[in-house]
Amino acid sequence: MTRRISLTQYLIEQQRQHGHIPQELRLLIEVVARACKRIAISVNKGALGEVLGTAGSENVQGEVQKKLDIIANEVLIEANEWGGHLAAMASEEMEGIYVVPNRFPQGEYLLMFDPLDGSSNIDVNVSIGTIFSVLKKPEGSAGVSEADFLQPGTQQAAAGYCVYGPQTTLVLTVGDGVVMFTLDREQGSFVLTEDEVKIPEDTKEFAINMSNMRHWDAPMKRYIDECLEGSTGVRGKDFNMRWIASMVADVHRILTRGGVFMYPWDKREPNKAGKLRLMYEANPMAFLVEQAGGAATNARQRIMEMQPTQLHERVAVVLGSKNEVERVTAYHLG
Ligand code: AHM
Ligand code: MG
Repeated sequence: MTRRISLTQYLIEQQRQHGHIPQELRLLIEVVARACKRIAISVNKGALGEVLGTAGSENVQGEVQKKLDIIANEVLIEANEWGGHLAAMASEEMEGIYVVPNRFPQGEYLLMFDPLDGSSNIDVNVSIGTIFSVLKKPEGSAGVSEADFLQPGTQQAAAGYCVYGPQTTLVLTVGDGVVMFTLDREQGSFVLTEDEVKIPEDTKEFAINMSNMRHWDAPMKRYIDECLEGSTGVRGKDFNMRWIASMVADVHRILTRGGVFMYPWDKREPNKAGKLRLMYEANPMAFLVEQAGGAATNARQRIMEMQPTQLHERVAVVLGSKNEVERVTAYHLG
C-alpha cells in the first residue's frame, strides 16, 4: 500500500526533521487548512446551503460582495483568532486590519487572505479558491498596526491557496518548494498528492482576458500578437489560450502543466497599477510560482521585491513559466 502523508504529518516533519517551520507557524497553517475545509463544505452545498448570490453590500474596493465572500471571510477569522499564533489579519473583504481581540493570546504572525478568489465564478459552479500569505510581525514593534503588514513578498514565511474545483486541493510553500494536498472527504484530511511541484520553463499556453486587448499598452499587445501569429510568426509555434477568471484555478493549471498568466495594467483605469491585489493575491502566488521554478513580475520588476505602501495596493501581474515571463518583462523594459 502506498504510504499517504497527511498535511499534519508533513508539517510535523518540516518542523522536526528539517527545522523549516516553528511550531506556531505549523499551527497557523493547520488552522487555515481547517478553515478551508469548512469553506469547501459551503461551496459544495451551493444552492442547497443558500450560499449563492450577492450579499447586498460592497467591499472596500467597491466590488459587490457575494454571500460566499462574506461567509469565507468569517470562517477564516473565527478559525484563526483564538489560537494564539496571530497578532492580526487582513483580508480583501475588510477595509482595515483585524487585530486579534484582547481576550485571546497574541502571537507573532500576520495573516492575509483573499477569502474567496474568483467571486464571479461562484454562482456558475466554476472553480474558486482561498489565497493566503503569512508574514511575521516586525521585531520590536509594540502592538500591531497596518504598517506592520507593509513588507515585501520576500518576507513571507508561508503562502498558499486552496482551490475548490472538481477536487479540493491545498497548495503550500514554506520556502522549501511547493507541495499539493488533496482533500480526502471520507477521512476529512488533506493528503499529500504532489511533492516537488515544478513549472516547465517553456510553454505554449497563455492566460489573459483578451477582451481587454484594446486597453493594453504596446509591449503587452506585441507579446500576445506574436503568440497569436503561431507557427508562421516570430515565435515559430502555435499557442493555446485558457482564461478561467479565477486566479487560483489559472495558477493551479500553471503549477500543474506550465503556462503564463497575465493581468496587466490597462487604460480602463490608468491610475490603478492593475486589477489584482499585491498583498493577498500577487505576493502569495509569486512565492508559490518562484518556489516551483517559475517567475513573477509586474511586467517590469520582481513582484516579491516590491515595497507595499497600502494594504489593498494593486499590481500588474505576469507569472508562470520562466522564459515567457522574462520575455514579457523584456518587452516592457526594452
Ligand atoms: P476577486 O478577488 O474579486 O474574485 O477578483 C480577482 C479575480 C481573479 O481571480 C481573476 O484572475 C480576475 O479577477 C478575473 O478578472 P476579469 O473578470 O476581469 O477577467
Ligand atoms: Mg481575488
